[in-house]
Amino acid sequence: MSEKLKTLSLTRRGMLGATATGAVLAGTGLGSTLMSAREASAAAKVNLEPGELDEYYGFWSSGQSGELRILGIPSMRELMRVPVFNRCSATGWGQTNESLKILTEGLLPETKEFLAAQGKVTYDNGDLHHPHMSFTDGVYDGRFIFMNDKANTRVARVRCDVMKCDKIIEIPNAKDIHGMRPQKYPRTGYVFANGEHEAPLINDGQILDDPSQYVNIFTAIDGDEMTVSWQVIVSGNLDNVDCDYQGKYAFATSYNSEMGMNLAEMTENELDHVVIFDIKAIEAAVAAGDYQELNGVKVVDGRKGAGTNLTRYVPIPNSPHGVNAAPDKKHIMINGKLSPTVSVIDVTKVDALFADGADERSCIVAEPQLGLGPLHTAFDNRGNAYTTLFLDSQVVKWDIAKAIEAYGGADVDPILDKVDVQYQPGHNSTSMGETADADGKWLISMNKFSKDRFLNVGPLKPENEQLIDISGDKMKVVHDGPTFAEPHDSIIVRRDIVNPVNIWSRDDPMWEEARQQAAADGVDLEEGAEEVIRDGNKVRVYIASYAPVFSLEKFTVKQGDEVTVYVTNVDDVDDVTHGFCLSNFGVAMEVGPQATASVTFIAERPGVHWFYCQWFCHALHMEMRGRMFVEPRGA
Ligand code: CUK
Ligand code: CUA
Repeated sequence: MSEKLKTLSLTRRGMLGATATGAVLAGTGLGSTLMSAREASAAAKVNLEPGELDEYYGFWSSGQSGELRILGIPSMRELMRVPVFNRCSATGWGQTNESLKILTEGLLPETKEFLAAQGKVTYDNGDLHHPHMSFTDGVYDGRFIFMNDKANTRVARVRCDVMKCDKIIEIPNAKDIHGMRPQKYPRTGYVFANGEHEAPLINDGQILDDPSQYVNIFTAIDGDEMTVSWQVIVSGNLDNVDCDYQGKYAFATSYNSEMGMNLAEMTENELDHVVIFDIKAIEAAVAAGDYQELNGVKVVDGRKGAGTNLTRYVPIPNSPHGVNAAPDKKHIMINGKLSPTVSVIDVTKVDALFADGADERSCIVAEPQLGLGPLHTAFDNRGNAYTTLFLDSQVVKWDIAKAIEAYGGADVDPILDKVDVQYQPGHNSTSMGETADADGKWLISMNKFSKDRFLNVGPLKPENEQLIDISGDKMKVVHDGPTFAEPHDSIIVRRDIVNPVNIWSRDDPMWEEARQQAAADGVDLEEGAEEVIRDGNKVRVYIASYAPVFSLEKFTVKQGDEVTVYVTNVDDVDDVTHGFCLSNFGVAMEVGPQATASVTFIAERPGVHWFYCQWFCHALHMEMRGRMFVEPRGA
């Protein structure tokens, strides 16, 4: 390590030095954990019989992979990957015209310009941390999953009826959206999104290394329209966010109240804070015209000392991270990270904070010491909380009511149980645990390191997600699940809430542009066209697919033509997905039953080129192919 890096990391080693050793120590708990897993497997129904369906859907982030994943719980079988901020070779996400529309239409004009200078139309990467379902009256309603992109400051939405992304917006003024949660009550409604990294409000290069002029931005998005409703300028940075069950307040942690620019500065203060946003007061300020308009967004000032009544800053011990609202609809957990505590806010005491001269810590009703590195908390329906301890490599189960009594001076220990996890847990989630319908059956511990838990696959190792049975008094680790980079967060949703269709509706808005173009060209998408439609050097090819044939077995274009191929899957049978792959053109896409998809390319290669169905759909799937002839220039 270079001298400079050594110096920079000194503070870090001081604080997180337990990481490596902690993992080794946690390893000593290995034997007992394996034992309990074996005992538990008899009781808990983890290993489903072939063909047996899971009780819950798990919606998983994938971090820097940029996609949403769907798992079955408790089996932890991966059921689907839904591309969102990434590119997908299988489905053509990032290549089809339909996906490119979604990936580009929500970008800011300046981003489009910037990308064009790189020869791109959209970003190829994303960092998807937090998938959360829309709510109605405090419970998931099965409409949408919302998710953030920390890498490129975006928020996306996946439609639960077809499990495809239908909207992506870039958030102006903010930098690097991290924490994100949908409004719980009365419905979603708003999606709250934290800008994590501070920067000048107008970031045009006039202000550079002058952190005193940096700000941070909290954003409320309209989840129905996928537009930004308003933003609040805050002091300090913003990490995670959650909101109450009353529709009144949102709570965001700040690990860098110092506005420091390096590790030593960022961790200087003993106390950071949680910012409480008064949603009604912000709406009123916006309605009263008390805002500045910036990049088309109404921005209000909620900074410390701004003299507005929009926010409150509640001091919390060093560098808080996760924020989790309990299903009792009353308590909000602020996870300490560098402090061994979780601070419990009573939402009924928050109104008083907005009165003049109120003590900002008066809303804290408990602050139990739980262990080292508390990051996130999940809940059952029996008044218990489950907190991940990153440094201790444990999950701790504790009694919320007892923690409150202890804070009031009673001699009670709120800690009920601790279980070793392998290793270094970040997020956790319980079945329905972030809703009023928490059911206390399963807990997932999302561990950052797997070390010795799986066959060695080289220096890059999978992470380890462990399923824990929380139905009894003691937690039992019952399953290890290796996973690729890097799920941060998950939700576990009762399956009756999620009801996707089997077959697309021909009316689906996803391919509206193809529908309009076909109408203009006088072509029935479900029949395909006999010939190509030529429009100058633009060529449109309409193909219907019906297992195991394409409606066109060959078509001819000219070298240099801009060709758009529209494929409509006429099959309306469950699971009969076709594909269109044009070899040596780098073109491939999925076309689901009854869907239309299209892709555009320049026919710059003369000669005979085969296209084939790249989704195994029929006994004669190999025969499902055709030729594109490209006449050389000047021929
Ligand atoms: S953050 Cu990843 S472990 Cu992005 Cu929710 Cu806490
Ligand atoms: Cu159609 Cu394979």
